[in-house]
Amino acid sequence: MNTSLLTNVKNEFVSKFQRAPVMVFSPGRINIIGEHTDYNDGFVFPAAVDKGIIAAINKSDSDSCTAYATDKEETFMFSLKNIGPLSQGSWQNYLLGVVAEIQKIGKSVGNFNIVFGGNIPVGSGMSSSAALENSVVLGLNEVFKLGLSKHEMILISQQAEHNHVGVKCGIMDQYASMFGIENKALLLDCRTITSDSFEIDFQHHEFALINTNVKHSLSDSAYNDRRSVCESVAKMLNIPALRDATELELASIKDKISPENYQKVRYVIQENERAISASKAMQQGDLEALGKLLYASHEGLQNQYKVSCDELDFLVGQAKLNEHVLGARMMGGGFGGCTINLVAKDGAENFKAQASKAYKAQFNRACSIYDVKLSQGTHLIN
Ligand code: GAF
Repeated sequence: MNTSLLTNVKNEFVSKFQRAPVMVFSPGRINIIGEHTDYNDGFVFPAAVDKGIIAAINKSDSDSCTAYATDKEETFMFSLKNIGPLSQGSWQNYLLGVVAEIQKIGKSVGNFNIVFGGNIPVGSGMSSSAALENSVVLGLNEVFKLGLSKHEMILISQQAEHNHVGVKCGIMDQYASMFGIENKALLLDCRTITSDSFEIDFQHHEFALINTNVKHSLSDSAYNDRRSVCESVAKMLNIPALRDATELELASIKDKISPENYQKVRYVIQENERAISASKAMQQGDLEALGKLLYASHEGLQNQYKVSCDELDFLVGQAKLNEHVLGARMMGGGFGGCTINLVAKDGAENFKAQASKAYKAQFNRACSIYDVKLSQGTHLIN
């Protein structure tokens, strides 16, 4: 957590509203492997990180609510009687969505004020949106004593994203952000919404993140399209979700679906297996095997699921050229954002320098390198 961000958000709140706030830190996440498997009831392997959203929140005595986003220096006032989504892409929708979903389950919140700021680069694929949603729901839960469990809170955050932001996301981001554990990654079963935790403390290797600093448009509609392809094929197979499918069963309906959709569904089935294999490789300390799974995951995302982009493919290509890297892949929903790289600690600087230089030469834009620590999930700060 960033202490100057914390001080800044808290001071803004006190100077605007003249009372002490409840403070919340809500982290972003990385995902080691298991991409686009969450909404297929499958497995994912994320971890919360030390970059996130800090929110200051408390009741308001006025007859409306005020939100202030420190990064954008934007103020937004709204009434609890009239909560509807604003135009697509507005940050307000994450906030309004959470309030609306709390109201939907019959809990009531009074007027409140909120100030928030963050240090997760938007569009990096590290889930600033889930971090914001979780900070709001946990803050409101505390201020209005709603008595919500963490499980209820992440479902509210997810519904906010579905109904107010328009992305039919799975549960990975909200779960990882809420339930993260310091130094650990979570193998999450998205059907039961329960996880096993794994200490990430490789002696000689680390995960390095490289941000392409691009986010191509259409990513939200492409995301929802992929999800509906998966659901319709699950229906054809007469199973609840693709998590229950095998490649053999899929082959039996090959002539009933387009070759493109066949490959997409095959990717999901294979990626789900890779997530489980990755957890085994980690338990056995077999980082070579883990690295190969990362490369295979990227290959599937690029060629079968088709959610990658030139910039991500280029960075993964750079990883393959560097002897210090065991594996790499794009991370998150796709069409931009970060790659995650499993790299030898003593070769990490060499790789980062090489990849940055080559990226700049290729695209005439800089990439960004992040060092993250695995962190505790959404929590109140004293
Ligand atoms: C986005 C979504 F929000 C997640 O639910 C997940 O599907 C991910 O893309 C892809 O694995 O981050």
